[in-house]
Amino acid sequence: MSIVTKSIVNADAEARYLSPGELDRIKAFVTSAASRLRAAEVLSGARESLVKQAGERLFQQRPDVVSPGGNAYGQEMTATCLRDIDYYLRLITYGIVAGDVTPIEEIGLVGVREMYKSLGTPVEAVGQSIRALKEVATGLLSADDAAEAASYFDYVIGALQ
Ligand SMILES: CCC1=C(C)/C(=C/C2=NC(=C\c3[nH]c(/C=C4\NC(=O)[C@H](C)[C@H]4CC)c(C)c3CCC(=O)O)/C(CCC(=O)O)=C2C)NC1=O
Repeated sequence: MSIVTKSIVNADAEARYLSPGELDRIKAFVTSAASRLRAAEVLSGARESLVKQAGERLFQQRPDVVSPGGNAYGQEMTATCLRDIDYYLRLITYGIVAGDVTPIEEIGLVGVREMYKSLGTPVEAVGQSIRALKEVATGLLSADDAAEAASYFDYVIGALQ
């Protein structure tokens, strides 16, 4: 739910007008909209190359994950790993557009640590891949747009420590 819908639902539940605080948050959402939409557009368009570069950086930093015995070892597992990076980039673009981390949380982070644990996937290495993704992704954006986008990457990185 966007901040606009959420504020209206909350205010109407109490049959009141939107509060100054709610209007301020909606104003911030509207003010940052052009920047967020530009960022989402650029990142969506560059997704293939961004995922590939983030994967290359991760495998350089963590050669163990693609070595025999590593969780992403072998063509199929490496492809699954890159797919996960692509999933997170997609969810991050949802968050950027919504101006809200809730879609990222609900679709991609609830229960994810336990899931990776049961798969034997090193969760901190997944976090590291999103850190690499943030570096390559923000490099494509203007400083202002990168600043808007950064917190959505940071949210995912924080959850995958
Ligand atoms: C959109 C929300 C969403 C997410 C986030 C998601 C993640 C996800 N990653 C999985 C597997 C996996 N994830 C990885 C990823 C990695 N291994 C590493 O060593 C690297 C650190 C890392 C890449 C950065 C690998 C290798 C598997 C397969 C593990 C296995 O089958 O043993 C699986 C198990 C089922 C499958 O193989 O598809 C899920 C559900 N699925 C979803 O629907």
